[in-house]
Amino acid sequence: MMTQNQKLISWVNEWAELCQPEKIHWCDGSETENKQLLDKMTASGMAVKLNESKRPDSYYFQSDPNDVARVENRTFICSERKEDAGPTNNWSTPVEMKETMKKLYKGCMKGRTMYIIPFSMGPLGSRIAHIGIEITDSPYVVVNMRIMTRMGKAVLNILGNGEFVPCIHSVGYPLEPGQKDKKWPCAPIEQKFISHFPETKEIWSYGSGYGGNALLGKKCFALRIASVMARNEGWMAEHMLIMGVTNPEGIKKYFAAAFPSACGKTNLAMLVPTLPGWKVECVGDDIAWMKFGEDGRLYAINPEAGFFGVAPLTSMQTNPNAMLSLRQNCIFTNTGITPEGDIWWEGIGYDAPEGTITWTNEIFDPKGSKPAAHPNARFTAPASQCPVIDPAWEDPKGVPISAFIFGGRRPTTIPLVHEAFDWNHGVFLGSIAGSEVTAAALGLKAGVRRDPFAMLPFAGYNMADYFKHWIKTGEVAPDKKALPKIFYVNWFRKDENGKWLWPGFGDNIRVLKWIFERCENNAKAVRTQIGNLPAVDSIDISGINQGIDIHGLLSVDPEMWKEEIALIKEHYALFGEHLPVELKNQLIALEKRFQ
Ligand code: SAT
Ligand code: MN
Repeated sequence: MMTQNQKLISWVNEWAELCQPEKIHWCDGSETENKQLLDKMTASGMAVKLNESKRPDSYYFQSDPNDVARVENRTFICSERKEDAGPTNNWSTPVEMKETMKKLYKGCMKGRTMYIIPFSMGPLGSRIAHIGIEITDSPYVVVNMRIMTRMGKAVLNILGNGEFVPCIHSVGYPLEPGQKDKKWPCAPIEQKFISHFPETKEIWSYGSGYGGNALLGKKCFALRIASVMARNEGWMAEHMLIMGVTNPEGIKKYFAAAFPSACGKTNLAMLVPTLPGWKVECVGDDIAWMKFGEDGRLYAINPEAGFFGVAPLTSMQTNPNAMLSLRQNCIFTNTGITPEGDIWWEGIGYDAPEGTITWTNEIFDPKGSKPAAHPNARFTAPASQCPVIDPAWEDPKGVPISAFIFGGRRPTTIPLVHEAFDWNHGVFLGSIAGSEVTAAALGLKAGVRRDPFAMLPFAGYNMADYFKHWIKTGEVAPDKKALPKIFYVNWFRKDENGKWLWPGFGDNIRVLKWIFERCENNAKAVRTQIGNLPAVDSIDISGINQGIDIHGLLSVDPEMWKEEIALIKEHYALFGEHLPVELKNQLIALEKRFQ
């Protein structure tokens, strides 16, 4: 045992008694330990070691076909009162959920090793960081947590006798004596539970080995539990990338940005600018924890230490910096694998070598209907391997945020970029963020799927109370003039023929440039009903080799906005009495500006 922390020791003993593992292993986070686990998984057939000359020290996994993504309908916020989970979360009482899950946990680690993973979300010892301990019976989780967090013995040293967030995880597949393990053990869907107890700051996960269901530091802790801690303690836990932007004069600003899934957050975080002299560096691609500093500015850390990114469509064209981060020491899950022992996925930028094997372990047929990679296939990569990782990415102080950027995928209505009039108007913009979905895509109703602050599946308490926390943050800010300015972007606007109006990717630097200059008070804007828009000549479109319909990109159509306002009303109705009056007033004011 590597700790004297009595609370920790008795917590581990308690769970060992319930789960009945064959062995207990305290993870030290060392290279040797990591190698041993990977060797063991390779020997058992759970992992494939990739070709050492192509992808050194990297491993490949295929999950169970029914365990490929987060399971939102099995994810619960278990607060004492239903109201505190709000209208957008699944809810159960803590007592009921614990009773149900304890039955499942009983004996669930038979024949397996129980791993104890001490981890820090955020640089060790940062005043913004927090420590968690994950108990798991999955060696896959251990090796992933080693990339995604600061993990091991050093964390226990810092913890001492202090507090930690207890996280318990089991794949839910006990082994009887002599029973052969599966390549990817997990439980059937109706036994999967991803449960959060915000009042006691606990996470209980059962039945899934995948991503956010199992790597409990990520969405479960760093967003759902942390959002509750942040509300109680006066800080912010957000589903945001953090990027540093430097202009040709060498002045640097940091932005934090929130987008619903499938809007290219990882691409934006590592963007390669097409404007000469501009530089983008990445602090994080998924989560930001923020606190006010002594100077009154908001400082952000990336609580994670790696990228758990969607592999398909990542290529040297779409995101060279992500591709270059993947050259070694990575884990790939549910991609294809080539006969030479390298990975392949749809949109990687070259054809699949003949004999490529799919994520379901079949021979890939490029003309067939089954993809080589699952659409949610993932890479796990150390952030330190990113060629444009920001020099301050591990600074325990964090980086000062100058602007928040919200966005979504909207073919109509929403202009390329607009700036909020003030903080509360910015909170309004965050609260109505969303993407248009087509009926075909997700089996959902076609229309705008609202994803406020990109936090819909990740707020650990009532979403409307979370809006209120944003409003309050603006009120209690030590220096209101030092608050980040708030912007809303839309790279996805189309013309009447369905053609994209904006090239996107590296050209998004042109919008970031306008935002940057607004933060310095030297870019021109015009006040419209919806916010401050760029003056038509203030977006730098020099050197783009396609015609840019800047008027189309920046137009505000009153008829479309009337429809939009009706949709916002529908969205807001969900929150009933909890909706902050400040946001009700924002909506009324918007409607008035169109009269
Ligand atoms: O699986 S994760 O939750 O880590 C990633 C995601 O679904 O956003
Ligand atoms: Mn995310």
